[in-house]
Amino acid sequence: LGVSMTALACSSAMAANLTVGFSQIGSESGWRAAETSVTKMEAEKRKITLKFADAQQKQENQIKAIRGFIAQGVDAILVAPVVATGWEDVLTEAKEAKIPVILLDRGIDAPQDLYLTSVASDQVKEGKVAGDWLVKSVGDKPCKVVELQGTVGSTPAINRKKGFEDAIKGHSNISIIRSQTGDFTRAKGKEVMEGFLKAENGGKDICAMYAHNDDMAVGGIQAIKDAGLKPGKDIKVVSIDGVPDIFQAMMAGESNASVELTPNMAGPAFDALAAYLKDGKKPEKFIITESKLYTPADDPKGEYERRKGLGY
Ligand code: GZL
Repeated sequence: LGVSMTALACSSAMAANLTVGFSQIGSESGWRAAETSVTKMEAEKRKITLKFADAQQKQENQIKAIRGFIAQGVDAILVAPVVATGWEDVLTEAKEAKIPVILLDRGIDAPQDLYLTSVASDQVKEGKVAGDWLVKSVGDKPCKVVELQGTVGSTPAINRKKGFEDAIKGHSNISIIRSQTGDFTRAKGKEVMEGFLKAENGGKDICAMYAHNDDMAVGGIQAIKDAGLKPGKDIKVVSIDGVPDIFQAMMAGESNASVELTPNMAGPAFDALAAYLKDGKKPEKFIITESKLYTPADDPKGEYERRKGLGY
């Protein structure tokens, strides 16, 4: 007991002195806001000093923030990379400064030795789960789908598109007739869906709306209602994140399915970092979080309540 208590004291004492820089994308969605608040809670729990930088969804602001963390000599850097490319130079600078970098919730196209680990969901799987739900829901009936894509060039947008297309491949009755980015925001999702409805004869031939996140889906739901149609009935609604507002939409019969994305990427990230700094233990390069499908049959009220207080 003595030994384990010492180890525990040591790791928490060591964690107590840790300073970690966090370059966050912004607050474009409810899920992103929850990830920020959960990351702050997880740091607090471990007595880690977290230096937080909000990039307002601009990569140049993230690069600036990371350079600032390097100059301050932080012990580690967390980054949620807004897009997949353009990170090699700044992450090479972090590597040369011997500051470990951990990626949260999105991946990058860069040599894997530039980051200690990446904590994210399997986003191709998320798209596949969403598509499989639609395939099951429509059977062999014809179904014209409109797609609200996430941020252009981000791994979730690229991967969720791929996964959904994999699911509907071989089902010739289902086709994506329009696809455009809503940049993961509610406002843009509403605007793009308004455009789709106008372009598609008021939307009466649209069978389903697939949104890469719930916030765009909620915006799209409003556009469908403004067009005099019933979301969840006239147009099926399937999306990803599992935020409280999508469970509220399910309770109102306006959303049919959402694939949950946990906002707690920081817990596994901080645990991997502590083991690495204490014992040099290298974590898995990719730590994959769970993706679970929810429909109105899965106690949406309870799921809504369970997410209270997480900062969505
Ligand atoms: C996915 C994450 C996405 C969320 C959106 O891992 O990067 O970014 O699905 C958020 O809500 O904008």
